Amino acid sequence: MAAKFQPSSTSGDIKASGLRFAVVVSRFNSFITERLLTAAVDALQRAGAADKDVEVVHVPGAFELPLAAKKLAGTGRYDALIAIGCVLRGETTHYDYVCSETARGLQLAQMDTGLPIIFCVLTCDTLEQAIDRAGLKGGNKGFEAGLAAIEMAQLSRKLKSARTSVQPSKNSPPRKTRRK
Ligand code: INI
Repeated sequence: MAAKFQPSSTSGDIKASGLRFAVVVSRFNSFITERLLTAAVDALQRAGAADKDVEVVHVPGAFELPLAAKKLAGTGRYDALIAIGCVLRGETTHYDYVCSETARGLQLAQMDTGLPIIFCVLTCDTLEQAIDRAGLKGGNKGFEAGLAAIEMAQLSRKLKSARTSVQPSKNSPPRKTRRK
């Protein structure tokens, strides 16, 4: 019988002590975003983050989250960021532009800088749906975002050290030199 295939597996621990975070929060729909913020910070604190290692930055609306996140990522001061917003559908197509550009901008900022940026932007049809996700029936997406930030910060550290610790063994064939 074939031996059971056992791939190696890696993930980030939920331990936040010694890690630094920034949380970028949109003021638009602050009734919701401040509840998400409280829960995100609670998750970081419960997992051991120190007050001095968590910075909160406010921006006007969700559309402004990507630029602020990219600037914060560029400082090199943080292990992960959390972007918090709440976009509610209105009568026009404005909602679609704000949602898609916010998501696209945050993903670009994350990919350009290599820093984990957690997407905690609610995109809801109604205020009731948003309330459900900010501490009611649907739990609190801010708390989930806090946990995701810790996990991704830890995973990034692991993956970085895994890459830099791979050394060629003594028996490795000599590296090919480039022909001019
Ligand atoms: N910003 C939000 O964060 N949520 C919304 O629901 C929203 N709506 O519906 O208009 C919203 N608009 C403002 C936008 O994010 C920018 O702040 C604004 O367009 C200035 O750039």
